[in-house]
Amino acid sequence: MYLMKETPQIVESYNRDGFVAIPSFFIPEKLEEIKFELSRFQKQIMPRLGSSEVFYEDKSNSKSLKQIQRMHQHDSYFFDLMNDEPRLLAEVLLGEEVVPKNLQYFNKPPLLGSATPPHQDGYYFMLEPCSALTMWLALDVVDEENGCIRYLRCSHKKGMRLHNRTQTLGFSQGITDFGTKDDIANEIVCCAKPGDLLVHQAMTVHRADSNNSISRNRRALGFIFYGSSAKENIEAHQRYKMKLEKELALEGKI
Ligand SMILES: O=C(O)CCC(=O)C(=O)O
Repeated sequence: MYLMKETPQIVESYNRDGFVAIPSFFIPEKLEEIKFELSRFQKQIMPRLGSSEVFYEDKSNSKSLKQIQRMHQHDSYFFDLMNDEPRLLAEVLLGEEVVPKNLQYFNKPPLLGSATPPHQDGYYFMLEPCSALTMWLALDVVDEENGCIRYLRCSHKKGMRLHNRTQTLGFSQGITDFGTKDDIANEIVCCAKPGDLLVHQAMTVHRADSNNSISRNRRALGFIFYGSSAKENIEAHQRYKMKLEKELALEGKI
């Protein structure tokens, strides 16, 4: 069980707001280790991965790397990382055993990184009940200029919004009517320092702007956990994934 003195407040904020920010979740030494292992992964493992695992803003430009999928399935360091403190914290927040589902690398390269459309992760996950969460670990200084995460406070209590296809690789679905008065009034800007962890429920609406900085990356690791009670509509999920991959290949994006 993941326990520290702030745990009760962390659980309370997460349940009340639909997200919580935990400063310095990883100490600087551990963060350096993670960055070192990430760089090793990119050099040694990434070249072997298929196009459905590695996304670029522009696939002819290697500097435009934007996402790596399922790192925990491709490398034991990231498997162990996911199953350590993040998994213990996920169990506390979801109040049940969890299934580690995805460990993703996200970047928004300077001037190239596109915006993340407003969405609810639960729309992609197709779970019943929707017991799942996402952790987002900042690897760089993240602020409004380079595209920090923005959450809609309490949106996890307001049901699933209507989503539609977007043109954003890696975030194929976005909320169609985003930008209502309620949305604007409840948006919380979450700047982060390296080592800070943001955690949100699968129903919480969130988005991020593009990276408008000239030289600063906006790197992060995302950890997705499902609660063991969540039943996945595997057939619908596979159908959607195959259809999407076909479309993206035809469009030359992957
Ligand atoms: O890194 C981003 O811009 C978005 C990440 C996100 O939406 C997620 O992890 O659910």
